[in-house]
Amino acid sequence: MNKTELISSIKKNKSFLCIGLDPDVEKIPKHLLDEPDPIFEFNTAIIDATHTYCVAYKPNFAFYEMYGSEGIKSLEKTIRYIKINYPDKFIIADAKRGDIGNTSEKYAKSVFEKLECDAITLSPYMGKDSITPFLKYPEKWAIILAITSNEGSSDFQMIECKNGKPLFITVIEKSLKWGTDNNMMFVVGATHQKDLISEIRKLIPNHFLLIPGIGAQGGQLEEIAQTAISKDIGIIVNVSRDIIYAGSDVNFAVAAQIQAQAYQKNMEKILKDYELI
Ligand code: NUP
Repeated sequence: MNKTELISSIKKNKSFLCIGLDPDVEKIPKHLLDEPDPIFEFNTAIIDATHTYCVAYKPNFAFYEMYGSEGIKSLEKTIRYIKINYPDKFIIADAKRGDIGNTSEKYAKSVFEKLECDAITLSPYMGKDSITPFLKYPEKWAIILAITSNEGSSDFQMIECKNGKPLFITVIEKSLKWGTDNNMMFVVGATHQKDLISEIRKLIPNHFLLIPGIGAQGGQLEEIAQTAISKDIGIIVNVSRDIIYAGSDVNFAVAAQIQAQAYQKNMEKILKDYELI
């Protein structure tokens, strides 16, 4: 999916919501555990209930890989299910890859050719040759970790570089030379101060930001969206636990739907306030 199509999808759905598909058998409703593939059953119920309220789904690979080959099968089936039933949804592989060029090429093949995801999260730590293999695919996206939502984000990302700028700013500036706003986005955690978010927006006015950290991690939608939104909308806001575990009994999908709708309504208001729809 290219940038124009992504923006159109946000306008059509009146939503910049990405729902994180992070299934955990400790948390999914007990009645699903009798099914042959509880994760797939859980995911498809969540997807069917929420698709009208979001533009993207983001499976985090850890939640599948932890179950070995069975989990990988559930992941493949989930992605296929979205592509067949809701082909206009943007699918983000939250896999945080990045390795020497030769190995990154294989990661890119796996996520873009085999799984047919639209985008992948990448750790920039290994530099240019670890990222560029992902930029060779037309209409696919490399989403580079800039400033993450977790506590440990300050350990390295905030370190002052020789140029006097924090590492996450240097990461953004440097990686701007590798790709464009048509094939590259940046992860910016919703848990950071407004000043930091506006500094990033000024530096990259045309890039999309993937913003996790809303809900369970304490980030506030309105505050972050008002600071990060751009003339092209430019934000995809992820919510995982706060939506998918809104309910824990047989009515879990309805609970997720109500929660997703509430997020969508708030996003619609923000888009209208900024005259973007
Ligand atoms: O900086 C990041 N923070 C973050 O939470 C980058 C991420 N990719 N994530 C992921 O987003 C995290 O691993 C999880 O899959 C999702 C947030 O989940 P939740 O806190 O909304 O449940």
